Amino acid sequence: MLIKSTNRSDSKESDVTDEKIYLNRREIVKNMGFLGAGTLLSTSAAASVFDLFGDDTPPALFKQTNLEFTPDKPFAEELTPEEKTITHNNFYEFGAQKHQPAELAQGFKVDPWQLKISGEVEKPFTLDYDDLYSSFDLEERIYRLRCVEAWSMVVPWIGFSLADLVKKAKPTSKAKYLAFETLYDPKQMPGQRNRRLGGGIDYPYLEGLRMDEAMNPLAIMSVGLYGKTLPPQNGAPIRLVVPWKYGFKSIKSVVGIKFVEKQPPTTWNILAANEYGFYANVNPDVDHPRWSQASERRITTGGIFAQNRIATLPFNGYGDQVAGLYKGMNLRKLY
Ligand SMILES: Nc1nc2c(c(=O)[nH]1)N[C@H]1C(S)=C(S)[C@@H](COP(=O)(O)O)O[C@H]1N2
Ligand SMILES: [Mo]
Repeated sequence: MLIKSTNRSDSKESDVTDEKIYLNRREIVKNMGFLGAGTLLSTSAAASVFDLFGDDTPPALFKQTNLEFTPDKPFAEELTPEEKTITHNNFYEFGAQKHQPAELAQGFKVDPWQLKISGEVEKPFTLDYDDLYSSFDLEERIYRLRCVEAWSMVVPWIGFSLADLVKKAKPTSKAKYLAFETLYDPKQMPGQRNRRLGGGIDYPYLEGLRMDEAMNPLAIMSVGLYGKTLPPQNGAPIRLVVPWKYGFKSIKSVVGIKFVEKQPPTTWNILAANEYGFYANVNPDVDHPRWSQASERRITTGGIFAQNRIATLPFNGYGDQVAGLYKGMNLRKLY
């Protein structure tokens, strides 16, 4: 079924793709749904599964919802329609307005990609584009995402456990935090070229987690949503998802994860320390200096201006799993 292309002028891949990658892709094909397989059958002489779908239609990914990590509640809640999740975004590298990433990120080239794992580890390693989909067990988890701007979504993410990546790197005893970094590529990211478009942020976008937060089983590195690879505007090809924290912690298009001893600087904290802390745990009792965080507007089929305001839950509803990480900490001061 998978036939190497012989007639593609830009077939950088077909020449170099090794057996291992073909096998991994085979795995993905095997696990694709009926629709995906049908598309595959009708197409011949493609260099790889991914190429079959063209640039704007991401391939289907194996998807099996992990019920263990998916709380009951979201099932009772409405999934945010895919169309909304991929058109209402925060990704300042592609513009500071919600509609801009979906428009300005479409040409974003994510293959080849390199995600470097470095710092205080015994086994530093780099994941290439294909490794992102094949190095760890992928599964689907339905998580809420709660933005500081008081809107929220319920999204079926596909990803792997961040703890698995940490274990593979074998952190040293000095590793106390993880420092995440987004791609810096002003040629591709207009918000990095134009300060106004990019919301006045000094790039690259930076985020961080404490080691025990990174090891919590809820934290995932996501490579897809709604059964497909991530669209550019949602952080292709790989982004963090930490569902108990405000959305800005879930850094997109990650190229570096460095294990460090000291709490690393983070983008929104640098920009406005009085508004955005390092921890950023969802907390309805601690207001943002400019607005209340007690409720949120859940984005559903009802339309962006529908009356769907709901109470915000501590830790975004994941308190049972994560509240213990913060025992003894004053979460009003350490917001
Ligand atoms: N690199 C980068 N990552 C980012 C952002 C950003 O501007 N740049 N925005 C954050 C914010 S504020 C939110 S709410 C989420 C939005 O994710 P979504 O667009 O997939 O819903 O991404 C986060 N990750
Ligand atoms: Mo956000």
